[in-house]
Amino acid sequence: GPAKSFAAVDLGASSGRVMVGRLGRGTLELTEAHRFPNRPVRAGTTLHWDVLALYAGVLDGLRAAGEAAGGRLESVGIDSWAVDHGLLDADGRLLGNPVHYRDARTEGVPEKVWADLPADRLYAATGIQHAPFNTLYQLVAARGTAQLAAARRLLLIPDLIAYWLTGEQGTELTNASTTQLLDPRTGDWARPVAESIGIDVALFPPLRRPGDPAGTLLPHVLEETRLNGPVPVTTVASHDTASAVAAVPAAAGERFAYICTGTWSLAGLELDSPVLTEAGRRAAFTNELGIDGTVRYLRNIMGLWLLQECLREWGDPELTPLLDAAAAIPGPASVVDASDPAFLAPGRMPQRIAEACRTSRQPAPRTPAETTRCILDSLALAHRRAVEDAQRLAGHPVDVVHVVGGGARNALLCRLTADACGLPVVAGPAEAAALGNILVQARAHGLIGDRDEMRSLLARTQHLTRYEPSGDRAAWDAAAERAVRR
Ligand code: ADP
Ligand code: LRH
Repeated sequence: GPAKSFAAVDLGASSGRVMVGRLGRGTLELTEAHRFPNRPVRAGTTLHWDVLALYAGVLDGLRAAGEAAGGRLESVGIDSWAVDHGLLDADGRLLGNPVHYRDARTEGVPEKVWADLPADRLYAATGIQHAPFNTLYQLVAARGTAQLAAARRLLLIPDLIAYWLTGEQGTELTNASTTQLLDPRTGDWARPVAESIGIDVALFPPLRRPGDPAGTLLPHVLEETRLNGPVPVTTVASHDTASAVAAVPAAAGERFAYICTGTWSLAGLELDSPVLTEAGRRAAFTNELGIDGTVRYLRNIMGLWLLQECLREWGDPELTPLLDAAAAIPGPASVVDASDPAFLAPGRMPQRIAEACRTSRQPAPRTPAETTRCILDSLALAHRRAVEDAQRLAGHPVDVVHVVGGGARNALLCRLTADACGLPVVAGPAEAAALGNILVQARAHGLIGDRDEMRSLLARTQHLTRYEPSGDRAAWDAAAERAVRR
């Protein structure tokens, strides 16, 4: 039959976008219908997401998507960054703006939680690495607030957007796994964990899985977006990283690692079952859920956030000349630990990077180009360490590294990653999360088969670039020593 159009709403920490995927017989075309900035807002002492601005961007995007698709969308899917959520009162109204995961409200909270529930037991039950922003710690931080007391429902960000679009509530599984309240072995809530710290998992609406129906666009949404109804909303892997991993263009049987590089770098492996070892916990590996019962065994690395924050400080200069200048600098030179949670909070990033270099007795970068080079060398090293550690901890060797997400557009980062890892890098697609979102919808609508088929369609239709490792191994080994936190 004729090509069918699916819309992906993909909300990243740096921008939101609505993408249209047109699937024909063996073809897949992706177009950007609308992109809008995602600008956090500090009000009072709290850092918030501007969720209504994001929702307005979603509506604008769906209208543009409908125009791009000739008024007819087969379905809509929604994914976003993980862990964050909105609280609803008894009338189903949003109680305040969702708090940003970089807000400081969780400072000191994990230590309090571990006093009742030791970190090793928490890991054995949930497989989720320690990060102060995990939903679990956010909820403990909110304990005793009037807002939480009034809350009758908790909706993760993509589920909140889906609720506003359809009037229906659910909790999508892959994103639920990032709350640190889910058992990755059963795919159900880790009830004893939640009970022991006084969190009521009944706040979450029932779980739903990628591919499940999630309602249809409400009449006023159709009117506002000028779409012809009915338009179903399909549950996708609503954690953006889960959607991105679903769109890694690996060949069937290929032994691969992936790095999803955007605001964060998420580097690791796709496994059949969780690895809940103490060694993995100490190495900060997480077991998030993927599509089809897979496990995303990965480490969070600060990612291009380091560069985004520097650019903001420098008054947002153009990226391409800066990357060209950084590429001309010999390296790896000074490096920092790009997985250090010390870089989580916003502000003063060039200074913080310079300070980290001095603390480890390396020359501090002086110019924006030198700082950019330091960041990209440091990210390449953090990628290498995560890829090596994941293989060892999971007993799962790889032959190739797939780099997806916005960072796949950064040729210098991809080349440095190949050199540091000593493995070929296949870069692309840059819009992996949107593509994974679209393909899961297409599959639910019977247009495509299993995961291998999704991936081979991507490998045939998307623009990919291969980087062979080169350069001086000894120089990278020496730099790896300098990047270690002390
Ligand atoms: P998120 O989903 O977390 O908002 P993205 O996957 O959209 O992030 O990636 C955004 C990052 O991609 C930017 O911070 C930038 O560093 C990088 N990027 C985007 N476009 C380009 C480009 N043309 N050249 C180099 N890097 C790019
Ligand atoms: C990337 C991401 C990542 C999470 C972080 C909060 O966008 O979803 O996987 O750890 O945001």
